Amino acid sequence: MTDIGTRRLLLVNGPNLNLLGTREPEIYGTETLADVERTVAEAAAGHGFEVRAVQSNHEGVLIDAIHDARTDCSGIVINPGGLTHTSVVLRDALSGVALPVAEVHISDVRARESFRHHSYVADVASVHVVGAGVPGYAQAVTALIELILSPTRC
Ligand code: CA2
Repeated sequence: MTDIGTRRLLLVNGPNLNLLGTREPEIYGTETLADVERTVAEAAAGHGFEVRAVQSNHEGVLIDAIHDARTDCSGIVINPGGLTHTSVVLRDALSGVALPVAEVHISDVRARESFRHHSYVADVASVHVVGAGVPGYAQAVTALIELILSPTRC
């Protein structure tokens, strides 16, 4: 088997995702952040991976968590929330740690307001799951782990 280092993923949820399940169910559904974190942990466990989860409304907290992942995680699943569309520093943190990244959006950002159409994270992510609801996080985990375990990955 490919030597991948640690079988742990970092799950990052950005600003306001702590409100999941409390309002705007027509856009984000009724599942909560706890449901997201459980979904990701179960999907990862199915492949023998564990998960460290962080959600914050503060950009610097997210960046510190991404930096910390460099030493003990083999990939990052991230829904940056609104920072997707604004944050060069979050993008720089992701590219700086050089871990494989899966970008997830619960809603179909391509079908929403034009300011949601651009992602600063998209081209530093290898996996993109958009508009698949909370199950999209599990899809992202599976695709990311396949990539991590791929013998052809540099
Ligand atoms: O669709 C997604 O997952 C988003 O990343 C969610 C962000 C939004 O800014 C992105 O354009 C797309 C917003 C997260 C806020 O989530 C809430 C959930 C329930 C109630 C209020 C906010």
